[in-house]
Amino acid sequence: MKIGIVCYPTFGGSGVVATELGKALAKNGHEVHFITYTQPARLDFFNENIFYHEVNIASYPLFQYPPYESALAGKMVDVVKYEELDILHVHYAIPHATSAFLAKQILRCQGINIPVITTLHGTDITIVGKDATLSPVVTFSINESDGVTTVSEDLQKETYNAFKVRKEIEVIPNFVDLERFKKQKKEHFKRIICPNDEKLLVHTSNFRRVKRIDDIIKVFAKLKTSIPSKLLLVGDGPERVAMEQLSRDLGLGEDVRFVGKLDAIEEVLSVADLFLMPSEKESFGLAALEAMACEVPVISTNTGGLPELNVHGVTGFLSNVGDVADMVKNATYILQDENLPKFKANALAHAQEFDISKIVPKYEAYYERILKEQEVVQ
Ligand code: GMT
Repeated sequence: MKIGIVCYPTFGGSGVVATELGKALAKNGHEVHFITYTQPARLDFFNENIFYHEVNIASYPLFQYPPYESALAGKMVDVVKYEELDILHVHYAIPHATSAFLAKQILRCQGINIPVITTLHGTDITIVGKDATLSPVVTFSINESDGVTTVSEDLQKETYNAFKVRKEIEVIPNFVDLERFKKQKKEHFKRIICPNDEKLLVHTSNFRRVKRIDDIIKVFAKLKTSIPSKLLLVGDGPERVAMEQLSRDLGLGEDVRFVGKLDAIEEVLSVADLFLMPSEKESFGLAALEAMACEVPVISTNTGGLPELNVHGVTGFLSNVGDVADMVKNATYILQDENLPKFKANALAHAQEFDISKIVPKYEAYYERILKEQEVVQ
C-alpha cells in the first residue's frame, strides 16, 4: 500500500505514535509518505520506503495568521496525486482531518478518490474539541472521515458522548517497540543519580498543566520522608518553571532533577523503580506504557484510558485525580523490596500485550477494510 501520514511532528504522544507506525509500515513493505510542517522527531534516517514532504506556507503581510490548513490541504492533494497514494491516515481531528476533507473534495473534482482515516489521540477531543468554536468542525471532520480510530475504549466512549458522531469508531491502542524499550544494563546511571541506592521515581511528559506535575512533587516530598528516594523529571513545557519553584519551596533540593527533553528515554527507564502519571486527563498514556516495557510499575490516576493500561494492584495502582495521599500510600507499598519484583514483572508482562508487532497489523487490517468498503461505494 502507499500510505500518507499526517501528524504533529513533535515529541508529543500522537506524533510518536504516527511516526513509529509509519516506520513499522515501511518495514512491512508499504511505501509511507509523511506530510508535516517539519521533520518528525524519530525520523532522522534513510529508508527506501519512507518519504517526507514538508508543508511550506509563504508568509504574506496580509495574513495575520498563516493559512496552515489550506497549505496542508494543498500539499495533501499534491502528494496523493503524484505519489498515487492509496490511503491518507491523519492523526488529530484539528486541523488534520479538516484539511484532509478539503483535499479529498479537491481530488474528487479531479476524478481521484482518496480514503481518509482519522486517529483521535485525546487532546483533540477531550480539550480542544469541546471548544464551542471548534466543536462543529471536529464533529464534521470526524463524520466525513472514511474511517475513525481512537487510542482507547474510553476515548471512543467520550467521542460518542461529546459529539454527534454517526461513524463507527474502531479502537486501536498505542503500542511500544519492545526491542527498543526494554530494561538495559545502565547501573552506572543509577549510581550517579542514586549514590546511596535510593529508589528512583521517574516522570516524562511535555509539562502541560493536564499532567499535574505538582502532584508528583507533592507525592515525592511525602514519600521521601519514609523511603530514601530520588525523583527524575524528564521533558519540558509550560509548567516547568513553576514546578522547579515548587520543588525549591518544598526544600527538595538535589533530590529532584529536571533533566529536560531526552530522546533515549529508555536508558533512564531502565534504572527507574516507579513511574508517576497523575494526569487530569489521559486518553491512553503512552509514556506509562514505555515505562512498563522497561519493567517499571506505574502510579497513575484512574482517568481516561489509564485503567485500560495500568491494572490496579497488578502493574501499579490507580487513584482519583488529585488524591496525593492515596498515591503516597500505593507508592510506599510498591517500593517495598518484597513487593517491587512482582510489580516489575507484571508491568512488563502487560506491556507485551501492546507490542508493536501486535498492534500495527490492526492498522493494516483496518486500512484494508476501509479500502474494500470504498470499492463497494465506488
Ligand atoms: O500527552 C500529551 O500531552 C501529548 C498528547 C498528544 O496529543 O500528542 O498525547 C495524547 O496522545 C497519546 C498518543 O495516542 C496518548 O498516549 C496520550 O495519552 C494523549 N494525551 C492526553 O490524552 C493528555
